[in-house]
Amino acid sequence: MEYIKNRFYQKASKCVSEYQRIKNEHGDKVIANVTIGQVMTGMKGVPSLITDTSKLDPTTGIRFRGYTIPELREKLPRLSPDGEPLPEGLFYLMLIGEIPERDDVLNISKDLATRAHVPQHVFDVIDAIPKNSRPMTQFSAAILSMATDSIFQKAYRAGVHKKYYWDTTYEDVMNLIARLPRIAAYIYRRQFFNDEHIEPDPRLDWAGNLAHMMGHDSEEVKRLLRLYMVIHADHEGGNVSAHTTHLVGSALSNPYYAYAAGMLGLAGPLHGYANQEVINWIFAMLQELDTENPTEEQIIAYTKRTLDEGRVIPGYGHAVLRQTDPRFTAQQEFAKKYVKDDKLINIVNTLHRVVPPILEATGKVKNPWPNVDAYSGSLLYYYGVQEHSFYTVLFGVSRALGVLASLVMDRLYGLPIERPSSYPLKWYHEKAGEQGPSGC
Ligand code: NMX
Ligand code: MLT
Repeated sequence: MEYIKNRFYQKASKCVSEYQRIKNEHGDKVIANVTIGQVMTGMKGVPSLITDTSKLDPTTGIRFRGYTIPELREKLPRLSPDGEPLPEGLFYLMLIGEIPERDDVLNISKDLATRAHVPQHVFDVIDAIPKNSRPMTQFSAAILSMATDSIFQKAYRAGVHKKYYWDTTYEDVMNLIARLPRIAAYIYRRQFFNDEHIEPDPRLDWAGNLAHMMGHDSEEVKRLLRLYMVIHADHEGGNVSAHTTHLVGSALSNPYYAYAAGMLGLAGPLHGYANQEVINWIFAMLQELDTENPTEEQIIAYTKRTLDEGRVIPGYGHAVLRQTDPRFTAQQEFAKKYVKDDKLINIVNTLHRVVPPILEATGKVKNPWPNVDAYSGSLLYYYGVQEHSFYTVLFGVSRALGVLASLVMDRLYGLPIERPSSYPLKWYHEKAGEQGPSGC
């Protein structure tokens, strides 16, 4: 779909001139002071990245190019009036900065369908990995193995001028996004359905096709996955998966390498793996209590015990948010509308009532409220996607939309290699006006 690429270029080129102008005219303006506390708590709140696709507000949550999740659910094109927006539309919005027309979105769906062929060697790589390996291991290895197809890398080696890097990056990004549903579904069917694979249906939309290839062909699952793919797509630039993709991409590594690196960050339990941990933790609780219907008192006691054991309560807390995550709320509303009564979802709702005051009482957790991962697993489980060790892969497929749209922007801006400074602990002692103990 050449016109979408052209539209992106027309729109984004203006921002490139702005980037150059601000860099040249205001490069020496001070925008923040950095405290030792910020350095020692993961650089929270230090402005250091340029990301246009979305911005996170601590209290109101994520906005994609200015639009909240409820606004996206209202404004982005969908297939049927009572359906959820198509993630292809969100990709357009993140890339171009405007709400697309329905035809634009359908054209992206078609474009992705024509790019969706996965080379045989990628399946061979997946098949060579032991079946009991984590799905995220298989997913990231598959992505890496596709780097053989990187158009960016070929162009770079052929000596293309740097002002055209964005063009081949765009092509890699579109090919990569197009292929992810097939790869994810292949891993799913390999691991849990005895290698009985399902061919893609090019008439389907991107998320609908993913549900189809996973073997969950109902309209309900397709609707859920469309919502899922929209709400997980981006969370500004500083989260681990987005930042890693940007950082690795800043070395001009090809988009396959950059995104695979981001996925390895997403696989960590404090980030995207938390969606599995939530379900693991609830099931461990049910097993220990030997019940499917724990009382509120039992849940409170189990939560406190987890904290006493020096573990985190998965699905709660956030590095930036200081309120209930609107992605949690969107899923809760979805469940209210479509799910009548479900034991697991009831437990998740009870947790929402009882966990925040317990975390608050610790006096150290900055955000006691639930994040996106507190709800996502229970909904998937309700709709029959019960293989929870796979859930982070779904998060990863969605996250491609945001981090890869940003990578195209990075290359169009011509952002330089990222290289912050590090200092030994002794230097911080000195900055604090202290003499550190010898050896530190
Ligand atoms: N349960 C128990 N302790 C927690 C929790 C929690 N859910 N959240 C924060 N804390 C602790 C944290 O471990 C730290 O303890 P210590 O001082 O002993 O090291 C203290 O509270 C202060 O941490 P914060 O500044 O509130 O949180 P931070 O920004 O460091 O971490 C998370 C943010 C999201 C990593 C943290 O809240 C967490 O571990 N949550 C559980 C895992 C989770 O749900 N991750 C998913 C995040 C969303 N995503 O999809 O990526
Ligand atoms: C995310 O979606 O990336 C997570 O909420 C983590 C974050 O924003 O730091």
